[in-house]
Amino acid sequence: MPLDLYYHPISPPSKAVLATAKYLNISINVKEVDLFGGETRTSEYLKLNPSHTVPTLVDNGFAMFESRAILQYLANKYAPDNTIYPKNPEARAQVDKILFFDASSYYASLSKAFIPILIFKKEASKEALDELAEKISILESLLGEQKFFAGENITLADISLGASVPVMKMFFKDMWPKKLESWYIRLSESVPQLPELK
Ligand SMILES: N[C@@H](CCC(=O)N[C@@H](CS)C(=O)NCC(=O)O)C(=O)O
Repeated sequence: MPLDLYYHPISPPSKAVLATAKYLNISINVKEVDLFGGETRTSEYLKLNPSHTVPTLVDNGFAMFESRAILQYLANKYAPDNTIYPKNPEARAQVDKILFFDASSYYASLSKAFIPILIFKKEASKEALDELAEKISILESLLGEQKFFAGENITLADISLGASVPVMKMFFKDMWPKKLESWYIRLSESVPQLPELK
């Protein structure tokens, strides 16, 4: 039975889940949610995801939200031997480290900078831009000279970041670090469902 993914095409975390499912050949039934029309606030939706966000995954009655936790669930359940989420504790910790940095630090700062532009048609504040610049330089140093963020193989960390990094390039072109360009090209050759870099 396919899994249901409540999704919106503007949402980077939704794209991360869809790209991971496709990469792992997991059959997904995409249910587009009217994000701006209040569809994530209905009592039915809130039972699945009290945080009223997309994405939400429902696997045979089991509902999950928070995209990075969904990625980990998909890999654990449907691709336990795939190097996308390595089993070795140290290797897995590297992936988790990047996923947590992404969620709590990089993507949080990116949202602070781009949401005022996208939703409120205002400029990003200097404080938000400075914060984002620092997070971008941390990303560059985390990647270092590696092919991917956790080493030689594509992992969930790359796909999660890969879903939002094009937004950063689109809104803040002058902050785009060259180092991420070659990583992104490498990544999207293997994960073609990720957004195009513009
Ligand atoms: N940390 C969450 C963030 C999800 C998120 O913020 N989704 C946005 C769209 S990108 C959303 O649904 N916002 C609607 C709301 O917060 O009510 C995840 O990774 O799943």
